[in-house]
Amino acid sequence: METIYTEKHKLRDAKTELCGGELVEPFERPSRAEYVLDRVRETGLGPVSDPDDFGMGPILAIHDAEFVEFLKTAPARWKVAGFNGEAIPTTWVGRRMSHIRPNHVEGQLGYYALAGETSLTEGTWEAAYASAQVALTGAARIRSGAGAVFSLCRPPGHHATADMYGGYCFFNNAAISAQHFLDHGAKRVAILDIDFHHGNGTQDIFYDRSDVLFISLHGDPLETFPYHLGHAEETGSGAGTGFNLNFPMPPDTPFDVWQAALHKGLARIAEYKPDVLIISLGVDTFETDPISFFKLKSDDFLTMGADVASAGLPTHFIMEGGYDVDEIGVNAVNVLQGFER
Ligand code: Q9C
Ligand code: ZN
Repeated sequence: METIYTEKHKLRDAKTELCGGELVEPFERPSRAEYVLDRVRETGLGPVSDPDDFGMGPILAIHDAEFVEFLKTAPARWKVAGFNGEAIPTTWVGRRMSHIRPNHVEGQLGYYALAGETSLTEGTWEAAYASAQVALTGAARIRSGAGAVFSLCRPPGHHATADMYGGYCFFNNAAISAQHFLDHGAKRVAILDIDFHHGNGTQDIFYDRSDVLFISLHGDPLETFPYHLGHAEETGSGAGTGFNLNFPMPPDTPFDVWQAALHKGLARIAEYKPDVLIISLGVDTFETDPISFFKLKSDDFLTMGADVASAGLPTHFIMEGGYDVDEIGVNAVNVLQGFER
């Protein structure tokens, strides 16, 4: 299987993450992608290629233009405003407050952030742009006939909505890839999100559409991030009713329980008959992940890959989360090797 990768991800290198009332070293750090790349090479998974440049068009097919401009300019504007640290929001559009966009960069952070842990930094926009190009290149390979491809995206994307960033995500790489397939002849795309966290951004983007089936397996939002979306009752709206399927699961969920949900998701995908399957591949379901609470073991990721292969569909793997950095390479590549066996 070919891997698409660029070292431009290193431009996303925040010094801070707001965690438990402290500014800590971010869990989502450059070494994550390096460890995954090392494992791809070590296992001989396949060639590693640079992305092509598809420009802004496919990003703007998903994201709001003013949001994109905000991400690009906010770090410099934050400095001009006289702030010394990395840009983090301190205000929110609370219940019954106004959705009018403020002029001041501090107010705009509250307007465009869906969470406060993710510092905006110089270089973030360029890394997020490159990450989206990696996903678009992966999509193009599938369009040219590849059975499967691994887009080693960093920063991740599944928490980003059309006009909100957060949860370490800026551009929604999976959504951008899905729309790219639809814009090049696909009739139906399924996105199966197996990151530990609910893919709130992807769900939100496609919630009222039937041309994208979104299925997510994740920690119950009553107990974990993103907290405010991802319940089983969320099944889609309007034309999208029945095309959104959530499997929230409790703390300490072991692989057999998780796998039963996977099989239900795969059955729905078989019924939907998509032209292509996108996997939002997070490996933060691992038992020793520092910010998550499932109990999957490294070998379980091989089984997971084999289960995904049983769908028999062209499959675009897009890297999302996974924060036990020492094991992220083994776990992510296990999914890909399990798929190929
Ligand atoms: N104190 C992805 O996996 N909450 N994002 C962190 C740590 C945010 C995860 C809490 C988790 C975001 C792509
Ligand atoms: Zn995650």
